[in-house]
Amino acid sequence: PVTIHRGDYRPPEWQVPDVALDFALGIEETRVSAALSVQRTTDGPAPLLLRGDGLTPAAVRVDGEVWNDWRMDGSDLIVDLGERTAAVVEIDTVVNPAANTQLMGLYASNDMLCTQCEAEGFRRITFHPDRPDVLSRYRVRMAGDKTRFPILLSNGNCIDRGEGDGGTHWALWEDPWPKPSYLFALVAGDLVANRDSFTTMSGRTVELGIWVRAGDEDRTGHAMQALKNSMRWDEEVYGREYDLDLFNIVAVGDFNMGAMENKGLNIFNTRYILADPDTATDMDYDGVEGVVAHEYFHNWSGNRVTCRDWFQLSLKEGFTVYRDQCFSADMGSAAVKRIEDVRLLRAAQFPEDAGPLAHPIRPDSFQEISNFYTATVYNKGAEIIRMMATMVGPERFRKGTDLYFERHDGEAATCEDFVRAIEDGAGIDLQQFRRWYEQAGTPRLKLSLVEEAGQWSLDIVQTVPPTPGQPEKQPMMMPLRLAAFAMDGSGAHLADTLVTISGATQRIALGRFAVRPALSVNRGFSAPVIVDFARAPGELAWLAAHDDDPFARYEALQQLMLDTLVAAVSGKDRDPQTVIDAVAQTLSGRAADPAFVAEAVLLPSEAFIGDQMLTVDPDAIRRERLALQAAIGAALESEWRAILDGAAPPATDLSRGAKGGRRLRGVALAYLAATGMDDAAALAFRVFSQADGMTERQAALATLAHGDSDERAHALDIFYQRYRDNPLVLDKWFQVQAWSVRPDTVDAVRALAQHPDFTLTNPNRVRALYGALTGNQAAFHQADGAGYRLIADLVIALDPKNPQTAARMIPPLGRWKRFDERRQALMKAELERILAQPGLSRDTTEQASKSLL
Ligand code: HT7
Ligand code: ZN
Repeated sequence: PVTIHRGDYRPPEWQVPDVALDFALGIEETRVSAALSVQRTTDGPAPLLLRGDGLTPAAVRVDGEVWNDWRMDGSDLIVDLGERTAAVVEIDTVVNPAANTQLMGLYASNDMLCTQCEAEGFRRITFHPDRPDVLSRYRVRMAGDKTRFPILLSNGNCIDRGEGDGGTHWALWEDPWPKPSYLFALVAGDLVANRDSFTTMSGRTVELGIWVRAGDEDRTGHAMQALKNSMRWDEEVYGREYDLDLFNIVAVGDFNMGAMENKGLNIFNTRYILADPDTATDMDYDGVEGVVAHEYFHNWSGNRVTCRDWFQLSLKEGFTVYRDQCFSADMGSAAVKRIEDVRLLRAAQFPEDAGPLAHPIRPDSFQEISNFYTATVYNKGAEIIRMMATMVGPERFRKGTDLYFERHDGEAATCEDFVRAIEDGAGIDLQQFRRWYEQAGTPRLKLSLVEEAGQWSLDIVQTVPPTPGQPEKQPMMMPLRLAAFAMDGSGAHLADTLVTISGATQRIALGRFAVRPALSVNRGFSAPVIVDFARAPGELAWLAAHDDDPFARYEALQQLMLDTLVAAVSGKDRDPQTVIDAVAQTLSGRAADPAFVAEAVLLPSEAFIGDQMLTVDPDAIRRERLALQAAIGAALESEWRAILDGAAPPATDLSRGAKGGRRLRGVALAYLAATGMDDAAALAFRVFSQADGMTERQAALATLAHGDSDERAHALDIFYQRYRDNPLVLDKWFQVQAWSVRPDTVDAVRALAQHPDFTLTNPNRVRALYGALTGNQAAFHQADGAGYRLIADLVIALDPKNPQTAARMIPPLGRWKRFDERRQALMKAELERILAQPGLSRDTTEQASKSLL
């Protein structure tokens, strides 16, 4: 496989100011005629390199004449244009959307045609430079059968439409904004719209449409509201106005990722559009809001200012994730949103940063760019933007982003351009901070408190671990928010303070305290680091109860739980009473903020407990976590029952309080069920049966799925019969079974893969079943290696159909170094078995081979 290096970037030798596309649409055969107006940017006679993937040129014309001066270079087309400095190159191609199981390029999903071009899918439709620094104005004509494709959509505005021969019709779309090919989109199908409009800050009316299959339109209200809220928020917070008269979203059932920000025509996984109380959980609702916002925000951070090359992916993704995080925080509870974001970072990005696939947010090389749509590029990328915002404060950060948009509007920019705009606009020196773009690995801060004559200080030692290809690291610059409190009731404290860390060692004065103060550190998770700081259980419990920063209260309780669990797993006796008391204390504040309390009292995940250990022992972790859950469940039984005895908020009430109340009820049910009490299954079944919406129903079903009661089988059957025709809800049915703590879960997953409703052709279904299994630590790491085998079998079966989705299943197998020797051998054997398959895709080859290093 060829490795592409960031340092090898060269500007394009040909620009393509205009692209005209003509589609004769058919599910099994679509004919594409492309006319590229090309202009040479260099002096030398460079031939025109047009990328292709699986295409054969049916005809090539230059300035209207048949042209024979072309050749294929692998799957690419090289056209020799001699001395010409400009030309119109026309190429005809034919594609088969029905056979496109990769879901990249033009493909069929449920009888409709749609496209996915990021990152390199456009070259599967027609020959083109297909690189993000080649920006063109697009004019798209499409024609097709009127009954099969009554709706014809593309980017920009529809400027003409008409009837054709033999029951066909056509539409002509024009997008006035130059864009890279990865933002091209086309949709044709039998769709209905939820229509609305939005008046922009300058008074323009924008027509909005969310297009779905007939019958689904009643489930698009939340997405529409999220879209309008996003449009207003981007005006108010970033001064960014929408720039077309039309904004369309289409929902498709088969989609490799969450959604795609094509200019004026976003295409979404149905999962992030469709929601009603009967079929979607509160978490699903939040997912819809966040993803709608994310794609909308890309209109500026990604589309108006795009990326020069794919190494700069975090320029648009990190910044846009940061923007959608802030939006969701403003729409709901900022504290809870921060907790969720940090939990995701620790669950998905920290392990990536600690494993064989670690890479900086701006990678130095890749074989297949699809493998770099990672938690590092997205979520660590967002943390790095957040740190800049924290260091300069909101007003100066806005000056920086204003300057960035002003300087680079209409351009393909780099991460360096962004950092320079923040430096110049906000007035800060980010020279050392740039290391975050270069160095992989999660920094560790080792903290100790020192005292001299009643004056207390904090000593910090920073290390950044070695990662593949980066044995030596330099210290990073980061903002650290901290506070300190006297626990003796004297009231002495150091109020919230922001310090900038930059050295390998640093001392920070905390002030005068009579006794050792309780330190609240990395408040709000101001820096994406691991903090090593030994603290007594009593100190953590005090902070969990008294810290004035909600995130820090959450962290203190989590740390207390984590310390207790790690001690137990390591065979050390640790009385759970401090944890039980701290949970009880936190629960007492539930009336004021049930959502926060529900998050705070959740035990750390099995995977996160494993991340604290030298060698992960999945079975001991499962055992001790269940034991602590049962102990807390039993000790606070009356509290949990009181929560469940209260009336459930109506499922149609999506207020913060109602969502928090439902979340807490789900947590209470899980704690009670963990005790194994006689009536646990009956109680969960009652909640399941009486639930008036999916949040309670799914929580109760997931709780039942952990056990082996008759109620479990009964509830699963009721759920299946009720929702068998709703793919998104059926995903949940597969998922809760793969999440189960039952000892036979791997066997159950193997059996479910043979279920008539399981299919490898739908990425949501694959993720629901197998993705849930890899997230179920004790099951995936079952000692006999059956979990590893099942995932490797999946990768081998899926790779020929959908290499992107197959490759995404590999990283859990790559974490072998964290496990005992026997498991290591089993995991490596499966990676080797995958690699031995003939004809393996570039995606899977890169992930599997790097995972073995
Ligand atoms: N920018 C979008 C990326 C994306 C994608 C990438 C590879 C393959 C399929 C894909 N679908 C969407 C999504 C986003 O971050 O907004
Ligand atoms: Zn994005």
